[in-house]
Amino acid sequence: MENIVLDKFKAGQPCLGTFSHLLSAVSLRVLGQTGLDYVILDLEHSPIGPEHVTELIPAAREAGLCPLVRVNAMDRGQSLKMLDAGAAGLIVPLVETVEQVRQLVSYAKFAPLGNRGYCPTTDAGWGCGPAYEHGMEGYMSTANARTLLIPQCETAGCLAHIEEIVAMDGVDGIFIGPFDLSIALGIPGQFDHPDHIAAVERVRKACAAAGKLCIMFCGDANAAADYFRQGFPNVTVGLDVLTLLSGMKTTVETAKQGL
Ligand code: 3PY
Ligand code: MG
Repeated sequence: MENIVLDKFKAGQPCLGTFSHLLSAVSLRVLGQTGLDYVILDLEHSPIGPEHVTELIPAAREAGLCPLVRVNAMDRGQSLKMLDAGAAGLIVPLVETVEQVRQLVSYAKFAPLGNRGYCPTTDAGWGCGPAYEHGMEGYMSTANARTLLIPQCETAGCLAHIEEIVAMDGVDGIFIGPFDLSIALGIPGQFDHPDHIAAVERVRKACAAAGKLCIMFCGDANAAADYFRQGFPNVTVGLDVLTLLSGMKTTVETAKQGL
């Protein structure tokens, strides 16, 4: 099961992705030409719904992008559908408690780690793909190892329990949501505030101590470069829709200089 996000993390190589909000297989193919490693199909904050991922996941893979999905519910049904459709990992927003993460592990990981429901699906070629080389149990353990469960740290509750959460079996890493985290800390958008810096550093250290992946989100390329310099193994930069907006704004402004 291909998962460059996992492979790069294990190899100690940096990894870069972005969010997709455009609900468009064409835009994923375009993103595939840019050198990005992965894309996060965002069910939380975009028009993309669970019904669209069946088309968007293969489009991302064909474009050479590892497809992660940010779900919009801590829900067995939705988690299962995303994994069955071939998501390389689930990113789960607004996690607050250790108990919620325990539930998420039960949805996303097969026994003995969790209680993921089984059916041959797109995920592994309906039972005919290479993941079935060692039968059903081989597939289950491969899927557990190579399909990522990544809760977001963006609430005070998650931050308070981050060391325990990231160390849990079945949790593959943490995705830091700086916008909601800064709101939770009472300093909205103040990413240079000492409290925000300390919170982000706490999550990074907890992930490093547990040997788990830490993904940092930021809005622009310079911030992304800074996070790589600080030692984050994985950065998600921006949203495709905002890249389109800023690129076309610059184009229009430049063109209108001739008017
Ligand atoms: C946040 O910053 O809150 C996020 O969830 C990033 O998408
Ligand atoms: Mg958020």
